[in-house]
Amino acid sequence: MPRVFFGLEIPDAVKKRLLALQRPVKGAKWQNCNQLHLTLAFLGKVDDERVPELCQAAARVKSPAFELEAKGLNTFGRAESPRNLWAGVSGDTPLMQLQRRLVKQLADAGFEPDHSGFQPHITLARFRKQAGSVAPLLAQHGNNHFGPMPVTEFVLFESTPGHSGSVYTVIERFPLVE
Ligand code: 2AM
Repeated sequence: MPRVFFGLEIPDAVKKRLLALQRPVKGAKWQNCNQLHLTLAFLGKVDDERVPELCQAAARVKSPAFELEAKGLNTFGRAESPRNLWAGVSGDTPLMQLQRRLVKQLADAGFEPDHSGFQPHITLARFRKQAGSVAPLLAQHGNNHFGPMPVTEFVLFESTPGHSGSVYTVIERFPLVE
């Protein structure tokens, strides 16, 4: 049963700037180049035979292409003991609309994406308990711009466990159309 989610890939130039933020922080598991992405809707485990239905539902989403900018750093949890360090995006009105339309199509097709509020983010590092602080990193780079992200498609990813965290592979791409 694949563990799947919909999301956006990140342009290489943005990845490069995000990866340049990496530094030794106690308890941090930094995401590698292939792990950086922005999640739109997390499904979890889905029966193999339902994946085509999932793709059909996603293909019904009508949304124009748009552009985001990767910008700013934030954490889930306090900066002094974070759970997750992430980069945000600006210009996210069309992204919120795309996410709502996708979730609606998925729900109409009988899928139940994770309902916790949508906070667009690109996870940069995950932290073990009693991790070190990222307050200095936020003070230095918290308002940085990491470059434009043209969004012309979204992607269905499969997540599988790997030696250095999850491995994300593309199952299918969905071009954005009006
Ligand atoms: P995260 O980076 O903040 O952990 C694959 O796990 C992707 O789906 C990650 O980007 C993860 O966000 C996101 N996601 C959203 N809801 C999730 C959930 N309930 N369980 C696991 N991952 C979730």
